[in-house]
This record gives sequence, C-alpha cells and structure tokens, in this order.
Amino acid sequence: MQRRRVLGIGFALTLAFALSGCGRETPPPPPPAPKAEAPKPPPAVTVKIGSVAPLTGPQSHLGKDNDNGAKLAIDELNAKGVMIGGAKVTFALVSEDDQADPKTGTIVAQKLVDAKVAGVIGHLNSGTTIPASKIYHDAGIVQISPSATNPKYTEQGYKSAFRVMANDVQQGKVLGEYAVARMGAKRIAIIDDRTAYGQGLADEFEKAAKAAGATIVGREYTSDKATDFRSILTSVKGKKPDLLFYGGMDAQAGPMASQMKALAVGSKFLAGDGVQSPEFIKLAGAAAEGVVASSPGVPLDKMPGGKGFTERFTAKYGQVQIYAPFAYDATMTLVEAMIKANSTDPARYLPELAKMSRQGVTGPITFDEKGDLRNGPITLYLVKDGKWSTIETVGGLAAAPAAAPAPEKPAPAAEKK
Ligand code: ABU
Repeated sequence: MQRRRVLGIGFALTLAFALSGCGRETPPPPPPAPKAEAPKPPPAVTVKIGSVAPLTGPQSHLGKDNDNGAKLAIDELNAKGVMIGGAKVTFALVSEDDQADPKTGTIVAQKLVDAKVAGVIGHLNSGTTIPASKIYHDAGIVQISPSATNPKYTEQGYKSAFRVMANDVQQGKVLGEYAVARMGAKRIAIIDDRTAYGQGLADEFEKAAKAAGATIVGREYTSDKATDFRSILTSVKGKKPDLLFYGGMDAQAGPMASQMKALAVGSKFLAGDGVQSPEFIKLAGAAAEGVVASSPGVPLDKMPGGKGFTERFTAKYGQVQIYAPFAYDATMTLVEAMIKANSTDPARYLPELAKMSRQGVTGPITFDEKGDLRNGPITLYLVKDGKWSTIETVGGLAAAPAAAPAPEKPAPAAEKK
C-alpha cells in the first residue's frame, strides 16, 4: 500500500515536471518548406496589323495573293513566338477589301485607323494607296505597300509611307528602252486604264520610248473595269503600230490580247507588272504567246528565299500570282522594325524601319529617304509555251548592304522634306 502511494506520487511529480516545461522539449516539427513559385508567364498582347487589297472584283485574285502573303508571314511569326517590350505578342491580321476603288480605299483606311492597327500592309493599287496614305500619315500609322508602284506615293513627304519594290519611273524607263532597243519598235501605240498606275506607267513608258527614238502613233484610254476593247483596238490597228503598250492590269490585258488576235492587230504587245501573272495567260489563252511584260523584283525562282516561300505559300494558298512574296516581306520587315525598337508603337518603330537593312525573301530590303526600296531590280518576261519565261533582270543587289545611316525620322506625322 505504502509502495503504491510512493509510486503514485513519483508519477505525479514527473508529470508535473514535464508539464511545467522544465524538461527537455521535443522540437516542434519544422514548418513546411515554401513551395517554389512557378515562373509567371510573360504578359500576352495582341497587336493588329492591317492588310488592304481588292478582295472582290476583277483584281480579287491579286488582292487575295497579297493578303495571303501577309497571312503567311503572320502565321509564321505567331508560330515562332515574338517578344516585344517584355510581352508575348500575337499578331492579328485585319484584312480589308478596297475593291481597287480610291474612295473605298479611304473608307477602309479610316476603318483600320479606328481599329487601332499598329501598321498597314497595302494597299495593292497605286490608285488606293496614294489617297489612303494621307489617312495613315495623319493618324501616325506606318504603311508599307507591297505592290503600288506609282512614284507619287512616296513623293508626298509622308515619313510613314514605304514600298518594297521599284517604282514606275524605273519600270517605265526599262520598258521604253527595251521596246525600242530590243523589240525593234519604231511606231508605238499606247492604251492605259486611266488609273494612277496604268496612266502613270504609260506616261513614263512614253517618255522613255520617245527618248530612245520611237514615235507614239496613238494613245487610247479604257478603264480597269472594261472587258470589250474592240473599238479602241480598231482605232489602234488603223495607226499601224509595230508595238502596243498597255498600262493596266491583267484582267483587262487578257481579253485585250485575245481581241487583238481576233481583230488581226499585228503589233507586238508589251505591258508592266500588273499583267505579269498566271491569270493573264489564262484570260488571253493562245493570244498570250509572245507577250512581253516587266515586273519589279527578280524572278520567283531566283529570289533568295523564293524556293522555300513558294513551297510554303502554295501548300496553303495555291499558285503565287505576282505580289505575295512582296506582301510577305513587307509584313516581316514591319515586324522586324517593331522587334528592333522593342515597341509596337509606330512612332517608336518607324526610325528602325527607316534604317532597316535585311535580306527578305524577295531580296535585300533597305529604304531611301522617301521610303522607296533602294536598288530595286526589274525583270522582263516573255510568254512562251503557255508560261512566263525570264528574259533578263535589270539592276538590283544580291545582298542587303550594311544598315543605312539613320535618317532623322521623328514621328510618322512629320513631313518628309
Ligand atoms: N504595280 C502595279 C499594280 C499596283 C499598282 O501600282 O496599282
């Protein structure tokens, strides 16, 4: 009994001692290690780029060709992933249809300004590009035309305006000299479609052909919507020209060539880039044989990136018409300027674009102080056995020169003087 009491007291004392905290403590379990935080993904932004061309009407095949060239570039950029200003940028192409109509061109240009695009690839036609360029300039938006060749586009003093091919002063000269020196033309008739492109190129051709010694025996006019040329061709035939030059697009040149054959107008037929398409051969049929046309740039199979571009483009969109590789290059060049400036703000990336020097799919891309492509080549082609075959290329450089000296280009709204 006594022993049990002693044991009970001992146990109680031990318990009290332990509870009093004077014994050795069992260390509390360590707090759980803080979980390593997953790195935050970079913020993502969507940047809109406008693309404008005639997506309906007689030039829709060319408009879609341009638009698809820009789309291919955008898809490749998005697949690769582009970081600008610490954010992952997804580009969204906003495609507009200007129907090759100058008034519609200004309406869709304003629509793109309102949609806050960061830049515009377009327009296709000089007749839409020139009036639209004022709207983009006034809104501080950069524009690169892949195909508008009328010189006036870059002669307005807008620092926001660029093009990635030679212009019609260069093209008209090459055509006029070729007509006289190589096609043996002495008596030349000219038809143009009264558009900024068609009339402008015909004027430049006329100057060069006269300077080379030819006589212009007649000048006739049509429109970029016409399909029946028999009346003006009958008038042309009466002047007995040895060469007919057409300033205009393939949608008219195709039926015109075919009607020349039907009316037995024996003149050679020469035209500019708007005619140098597979569509022209389709429309003209057998009358396409022997037709000569020029086009800015080197032939697709001679372009530095031509082979790869053709494979990637045709897999998605079918045959290249004319300007798709230029629209692709225009888009890539615009985005490269954004990457170099680390900004999608046109006022910030414009100076990088102005001093750009890169090798595009079509060739070297650098701009002069007006925004024209430097050293743009022109190639002459002949339809032979139902296909365009290359005659020769005039001008151009094999590689992009070192970066051009940075011109003082402040904001797009400033005037070129
Ligand atoms: N360059 C011919 C087609 C586009 C244009 O200048 O109107």
